Amino acid sequence: MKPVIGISGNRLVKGVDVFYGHRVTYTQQRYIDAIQQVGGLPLVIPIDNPASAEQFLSLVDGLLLTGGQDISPHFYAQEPSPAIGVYSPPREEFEVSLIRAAIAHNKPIFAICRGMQILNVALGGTLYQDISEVETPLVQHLQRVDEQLGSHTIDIQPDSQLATISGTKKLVNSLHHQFLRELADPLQVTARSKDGMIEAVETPNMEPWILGVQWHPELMYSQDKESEALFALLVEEAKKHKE
Ligand SMILES: [Mn+2]
Repeated sequence: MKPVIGISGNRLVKGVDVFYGHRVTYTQQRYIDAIQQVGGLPLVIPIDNPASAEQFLSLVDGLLLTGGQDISPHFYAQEPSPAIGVYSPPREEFEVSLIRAAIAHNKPIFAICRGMQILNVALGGTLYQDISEVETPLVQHLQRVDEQLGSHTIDIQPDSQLATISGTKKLVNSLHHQFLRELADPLQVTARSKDGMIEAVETPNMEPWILGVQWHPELMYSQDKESEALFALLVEEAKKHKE
């Protein structure tokens, strides 16, 4: 039996022509492909009442938190800045419950981009709502080059799990305008961009197993073995949990 990886789904709030005007639950195909590629069984979890999070977690061996919207600033006691984009309180409230349930049951979490941001906020951290709040000098984090290609460098902590895959430097893609600000207690920073922004987090000793990255390995993995290896790590951890 393959380990089941729950993938946090998203919802189109307006009907669009391509779905005949219906609203849909969805995730990007690349998350599915990446999990299948490394031997996991992907299961897309729709946004639901937070009370359902426990039961969803009982169905999976690991959790993949996907990218998407911004995060409500109300989670960390701020008002929305004029520069904040679309956010989705129902998705946030549900994902916070998923994260709590995963940690309570010691199931591994791999968090990508927005996923890492909601993870930090769920555990008590804060965000920069927009890059304009970050002091200069800045690196471009909303890249215009092909999203499958890395655009900025990150420096990786030598003793981290990430370093076992990528060493101490990596060129990563960058498709975000929000950033981690104050780090939640259970997390430690394991990579930063050259302007000092947080690009990856882990838990000390990986207990519980949490890996968060600010870039999008699902867009890079087909041409980048290191990106594929991150998904493989999640599936390996999920397998351990299953045993
Ligand atoms: Mn970046």
